[in-house]
Amino acid sequence: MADMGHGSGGGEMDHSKMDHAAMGHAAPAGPDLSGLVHVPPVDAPAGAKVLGYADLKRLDRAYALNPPDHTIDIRLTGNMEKFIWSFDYRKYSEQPVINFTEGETVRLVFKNETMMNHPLHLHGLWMDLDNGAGEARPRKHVVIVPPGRTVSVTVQMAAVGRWPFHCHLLFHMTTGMFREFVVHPKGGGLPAASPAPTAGGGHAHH
Ligand SMILES: [Cu+2]
Repeated sequence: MADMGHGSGGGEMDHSKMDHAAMGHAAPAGPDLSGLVHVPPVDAPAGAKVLGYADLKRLDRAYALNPPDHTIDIRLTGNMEKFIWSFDYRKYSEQPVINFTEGETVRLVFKNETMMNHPLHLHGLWMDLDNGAGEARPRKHVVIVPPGRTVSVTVQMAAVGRWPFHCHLLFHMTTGMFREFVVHPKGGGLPAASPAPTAGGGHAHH
């Protein structure tokens, strides 16, 4: 609780009290691989090898991995006492949209400032995980960011549309850990409003 900055009184978070260096926020030279931790299960046999994100390699080399055109930081934030969750201390209704342009490649740096895991799920686009594997790095649509750690991915904005981006712990999503990634066509823009949900749901593209 104290590490999250609200150990006394339960009020708003005071970021000045956070020890960012201790939480792995010191600026890295390259991609920050500190978030690729893996903890063996308590009942693992002695000497067992536990696979983690650093062990993942892609088999399909048919697609190109482009270098990022730019980088944006997305902080994973929340309040453990109130059990509310957010990105950059804003819930979805306060900051619904992050805008991108078709064809650009963006590095997303997820900085988990909370004491919980957040499995981040991006619809409609792929996240190429920065796991130190270079040209073999894997492509995922859910990336787990451990507590107090940083994980980064590269996303090619290959599909125009409005794509949900959210924590896949649904009780985190429903309290605010949700955004729309809006990928605009080159030279144009999508309408401002989201289309109304249709009967049967919109998850079929999985
Ligand atoms: Cu979460």
